[in-house]
Amino acid sequence: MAIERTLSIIKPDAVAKNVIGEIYSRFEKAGLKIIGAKMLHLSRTQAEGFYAEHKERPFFGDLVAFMTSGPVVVSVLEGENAVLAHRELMGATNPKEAAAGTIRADFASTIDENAVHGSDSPVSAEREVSYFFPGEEICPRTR
Ligand code: RTP
Ligand code: MG
Repeated sequence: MAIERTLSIIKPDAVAKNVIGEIYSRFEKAGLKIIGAKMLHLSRTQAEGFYAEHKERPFFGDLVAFMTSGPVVVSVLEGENAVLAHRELMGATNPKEAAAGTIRADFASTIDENAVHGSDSPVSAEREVSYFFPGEEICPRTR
């Protein structure tokens, strides 16, 4: 299986609920390694650029307002099939449809405030990781 990297964002609602550690713990228990991590309060420009693919969608304004409403934790996760493995841990975009035991089922209440983001493909992951992390801020394991 391929070793991949993916971008995770713990969104402002989950940071406010004080569940950063709980979410990190799920990544680690699933075998995903955190190889980059930082807390940021996104500017409007940063959030708009990150979600540029959704620019024409009706929820874009609300999404940017939410993502800039408080601090987020952005991380790079590495592991076997990391993109899909991470999306499985997150659960469906709408927490009402998310499988029991997923992050969104446990910590999110609405589709607008759904606790976490994860890259949706290896190509997106490459763009999203480099959007937030210059190479020197990624720390692959040496042991
Ligand atoms: P994400 O990008 O945050 O990991 O979530 P996703 O792939 O599961 O969902 P995506 O389609 O990429 O949408 C990005 C975020 O926009 C908000 N959204 N709201 N009101 C709506 O219909 C709606 N649809 C999407 C969600 O916060 C979603 O995570
Ligand atoms: Mg998405």
